[in-house]
Amino acid sequence: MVKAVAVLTSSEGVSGTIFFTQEGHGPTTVTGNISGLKPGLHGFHVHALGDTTNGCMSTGPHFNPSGKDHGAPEDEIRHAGDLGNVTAGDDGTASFTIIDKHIPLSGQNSIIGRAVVVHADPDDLGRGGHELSKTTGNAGGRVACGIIGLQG
Ligand SMILES: [Cu+2]
Ligand SMILES: [Zn+2]
Repeated sequence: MVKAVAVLTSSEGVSGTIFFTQEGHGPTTVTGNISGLKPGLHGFHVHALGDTTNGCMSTGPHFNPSGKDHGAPEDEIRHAGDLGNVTAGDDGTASFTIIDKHIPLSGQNSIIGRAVVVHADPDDLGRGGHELSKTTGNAGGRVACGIIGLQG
C-alpha cells in the first residue's frame, strides 16, 4: 500500500487535508476534508506541478500525461487529474471520498510531487460551452492547493 497526503494552503481562508492510498495497481482512494469554502460545488483537480512558488498559480495545468481534453471523472476523454467537483455544505465544509483509476501513486504517471487544487467555482466537466470548458472546466480561481507527498 502506498500512502500520500496533501495539506492545503490558501490565501483565502480555505484549509484542509487530502489523503491518498493505492493498493498495488488498483485504483487510488482519495479522502478529504476541506473547510472555509463558499457553499456549493468546487472544481477539484490534480495539477501537473508541485510548485507553489507563486501560490497555486504555479502548479501548472491539469495533470494530463495522455494529452486529452478536459472532462468528467467518468469520461473516456479526460485529463488524468480531472477529479470533478467537491461539494461544500452551508457550513463551508466538504468531506468526500473519491475512487479513481487515473491517479496512481507510483510508476510513470505517478501524482507524487504534483499538486491538488480546489477552485472557486464549479467544474463544468467540459460540457459548459465556455471557451475554457475543454481545458479547465471553467472552474474559476484557485482558492487552495497542496503538494502531494509520500506518507509513511
Ligand atoms: Cu484545477
Ligand atoms: Zn482537466
